Amino acid sequence: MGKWWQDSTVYQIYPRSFNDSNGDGIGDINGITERLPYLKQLGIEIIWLSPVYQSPNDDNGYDISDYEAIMDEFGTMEDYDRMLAEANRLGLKIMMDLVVNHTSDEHHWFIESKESKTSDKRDYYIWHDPKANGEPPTNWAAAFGGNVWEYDEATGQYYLHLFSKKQPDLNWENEAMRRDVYQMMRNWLDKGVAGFRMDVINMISKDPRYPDGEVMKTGYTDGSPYYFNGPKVHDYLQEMHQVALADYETITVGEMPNVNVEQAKLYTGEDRKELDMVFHFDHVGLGDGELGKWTPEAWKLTELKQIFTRWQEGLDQVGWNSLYWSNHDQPRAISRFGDDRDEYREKSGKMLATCLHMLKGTPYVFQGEEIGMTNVQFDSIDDYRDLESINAYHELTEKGLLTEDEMMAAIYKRGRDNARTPMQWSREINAGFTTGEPWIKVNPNYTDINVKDALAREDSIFYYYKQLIELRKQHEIIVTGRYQLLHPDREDVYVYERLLDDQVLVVLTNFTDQVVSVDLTVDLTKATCLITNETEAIKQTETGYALQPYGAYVFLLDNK
Ligand code: TEU
Ligand code: CA
Repeated sequence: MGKWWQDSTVYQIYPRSFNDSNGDGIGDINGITERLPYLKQLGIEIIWLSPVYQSPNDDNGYDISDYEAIMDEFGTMEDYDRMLAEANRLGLKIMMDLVVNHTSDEHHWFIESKESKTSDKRDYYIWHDPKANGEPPTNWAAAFGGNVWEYDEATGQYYLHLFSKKQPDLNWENEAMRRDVYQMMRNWLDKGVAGFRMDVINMISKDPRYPDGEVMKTGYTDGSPYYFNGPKVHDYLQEMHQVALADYETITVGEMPNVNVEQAKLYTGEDRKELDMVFHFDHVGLGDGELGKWTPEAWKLTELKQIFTRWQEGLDQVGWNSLYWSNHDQPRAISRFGDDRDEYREKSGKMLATCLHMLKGTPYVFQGEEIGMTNVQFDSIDDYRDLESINAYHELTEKGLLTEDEMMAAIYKRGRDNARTPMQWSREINAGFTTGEPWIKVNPNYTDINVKDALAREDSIFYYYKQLIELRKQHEIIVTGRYQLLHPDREDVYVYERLLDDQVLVVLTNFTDQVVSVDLTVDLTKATCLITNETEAIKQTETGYALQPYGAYVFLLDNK
């Protein structure tokens, strides 16, 4: 039998940008509580809440200084408890973000760890002596710029930080630290949360040899072979499962940059008792150039299809897929994979949603996706807030690897703040997000793209998402049917089938602004159309069917 979350849809909230209840310009917990009925209306059943814990906000809450307190800017623990109770009353479950590869350097564990080499908490983090020549222990580059090691004068050692220097990595070799993490997880589960999205959880086990990484053509030093999917990661996850999770009914998803299908089978295999799902990065890395996301190139639909197909087939009967186009680290789905020009924005957004939600797995909707929000282009780097974009801007332009214009163009395409502009609730000032000064500017297109407008129009993308979410609850074949790709070599359409007993679900999506024809062996005139973003019925061509620009169609055929 299936798990409770297999026919459910998850909605991701990035609290800072969701809804501000007290006019300080920052989204907060009470703001979320106000909007729970809206999420209920959409039909989602699980909320993934990006971090709301106490944090100095070097990385917007992904740098946690107290796992058991709520960030002052977001409210109080009483506010949180009220939100959780209200969510549960509406039948919505809450999945917390678990960031335990690193903490903030302001966490009391790190403050104590730094005090002296003999501190009780010294080994909660990863401290190494300098190389003989005084250089950092390895040459690895950090995700947010510079080297991964930061020198501490007082004790004469370096600590490791794979992300910013305000995000020191926890030492998972340390058993006392692991026990503290598991206890913290149990405390949240006891409160009634439904599970965890685990931040970069495939980075917690480092290669104990700490070798230098390869120096790339661009000068980038790549330590990634030594900290992704490390030697003990499965031991740690099995231990975490046994100690922290097994007593509860949970949903878990591990965020995993650099994971392949074979590794994911180990992480999600039902018999292995580690995680329910992983977030892989294969499709969101499409078109990465020499400097990764900062030198974006054109992507190919055939490659996207190969990626999804590899994951659909690879995890079938073994594990379970998570399905997503976007999140708080990625550009907006329509701008990235669809067409954000006015005439095609909603159309292509519905098409993308169809393509993703009819796959096998649990779909994740990122806030604003359900109203078709798009990327933003601020004039100046000063309007950006994301430390990744800001640091990369300075580092790459100073090294002469990219010009300022090239860097801005890359940020427009792939920067994380595309996802972090305030949720667009209405055409009122600041998109109805705040009555004050928002912490990051709103996307000026809020006058056209907003919740109020979407709710008022029957044919809006919002109601289309609602329908897709409902279909998953109604048709077993969407949840468990076997996936089969058709027309793998076409660059214009993504067509696949799902198969269950005598039933066939045919999913047809056109990724172009042209009318295209698709050959099919199945006879759609005998099938029921479950959903389409077109107003007219699909038309037959000589050998198949015509798909309108960005058209999407789902047919159910029963051969009984
Ligand atoms: O992201 C992990 C990660 O790989 C990020 O560096 C992200 O994918 C990057 O933007 C790609 O260019 C997680 C969180 O989702 C992210 O918000 C955090 O900043 C990061 O971990 C550190 O906690
Ligand atoms: Ca606020």
